[in-house]
Amino acid sequence: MKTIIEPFRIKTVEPIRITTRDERAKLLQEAGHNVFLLNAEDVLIDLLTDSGTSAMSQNQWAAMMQGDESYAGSRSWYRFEASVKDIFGFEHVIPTHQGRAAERILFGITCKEGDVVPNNTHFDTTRANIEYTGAQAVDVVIPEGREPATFHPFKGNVDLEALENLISSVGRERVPMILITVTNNSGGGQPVSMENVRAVSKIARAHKIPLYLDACRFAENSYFIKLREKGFAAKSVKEIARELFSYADGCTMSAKKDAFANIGGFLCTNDPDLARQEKDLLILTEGYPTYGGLAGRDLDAIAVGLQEVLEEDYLRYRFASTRYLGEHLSSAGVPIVQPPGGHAIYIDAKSMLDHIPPSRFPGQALACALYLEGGIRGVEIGSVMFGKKDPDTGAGIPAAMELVRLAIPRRVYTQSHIDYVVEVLVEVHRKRESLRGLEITYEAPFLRHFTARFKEA
Ligand code: P61
Repeated sequence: MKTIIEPFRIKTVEPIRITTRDERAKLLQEAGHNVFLLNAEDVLIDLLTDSGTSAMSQNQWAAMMQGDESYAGSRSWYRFEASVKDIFGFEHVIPTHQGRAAERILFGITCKEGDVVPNNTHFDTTRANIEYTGAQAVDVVIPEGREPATFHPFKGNVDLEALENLISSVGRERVPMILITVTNNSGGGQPVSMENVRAVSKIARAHKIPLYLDACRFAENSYFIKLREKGFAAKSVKEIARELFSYADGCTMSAKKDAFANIGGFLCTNDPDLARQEKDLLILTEGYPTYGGLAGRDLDAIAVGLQEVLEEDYLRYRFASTRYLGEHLSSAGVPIVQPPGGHAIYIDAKSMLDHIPPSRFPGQALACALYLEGGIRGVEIGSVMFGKKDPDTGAGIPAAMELVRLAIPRRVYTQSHIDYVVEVLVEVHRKRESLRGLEITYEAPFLRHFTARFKEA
């Protein structure tokens, strides 16, 4: 059979609410044209993020009932640690309440003013946590990774020459670590090849710089390797994941993505001294090292979810449903980042709304139009999220791309929801010339996209 179906059936349902266009126009105005500031109840199809929004399985819910809420040394902790070690293979596992807490602890200890941290593309929280220490976050993705329309099987790959040049220009002692984000979220959810991870690891070892993986979507990246890279077709996704992590010295992880959990994360390292310092800091701000800000039941949900996400029936369905959205949009003429990523489709707002300059935030304008037209919420990944200001002139420096991401929560929406999304997008695309740009009326000093307010320009 050609049809790839959801490898599950639905046992609990959550109603969603249909609003009118007039209601949505008013709500958008009240939210300052920032979809983060809408009430979720007023959103029909919520594609803001795939983070913490997955549907858990019956086995995860059953595991939660076995949660051991002991403060120290709970059974849940040991199940969690065993599941993480089974896949990731690192010596030390430090639980955190989500990915950015792992980032804050890691960068807080290892980075300082004047340091430089390369990554294929830093996600916003990663960049912000590095910059908060005074270090500089530098993106060194291959050139194809910045070209939405270009096809490449591993568009998330690190540009090895750019990495080498960066290390030699700033000096090895100013590079506390090299990061690779799998899959490359800000660059279109694009995978990194095993060959590239091996090559980066070789460079890192030669310079004695630790290599860390930002592992949020490790299962999707591993499945892309199985499908696209020579020599991996016969391997299990778990074997591929294990090999991927074997080249790294540690990782940060948000369990809200490829662990099907609604909350959670962890930090891993093979360095015992670093692990000790990380645990000291963890105790100060997150919690005791056998729970790290999580309930025992959360640890159990993650322990099960990490194993479930590696099931190939699930991954096959996951990729088919994301690709379905991408192919339908693309064949209707909507420009998207090609090829479709694992967790999301990214619309190229710069190309779709070429009458709105980056200084007027075409991605933000498109995100608002999707809500207004059909109650769909996506997220801008462009100059609102990543734009900078020239420190001398105050002029805006645009981001590399102006994208709107439609992230697909895991096991949540059905094909008819996605058909509806396509219909709305095609309609917005048809009216694209009537869309107007936006101006910022309020912004916070960092991670401004969460709370910024806008008016129509
Ligand atoms: C997301 F609109 N991602 O993609 P935490 N690394 C990477 C991530 O994708 C990531 C984190 C670290 C989110 C949530 C999100 O402005 C936004 O568990 C590759 O969220 O702390 C998170 O993990 C951090 C959405 C984050 C946003 C920031 O939707």
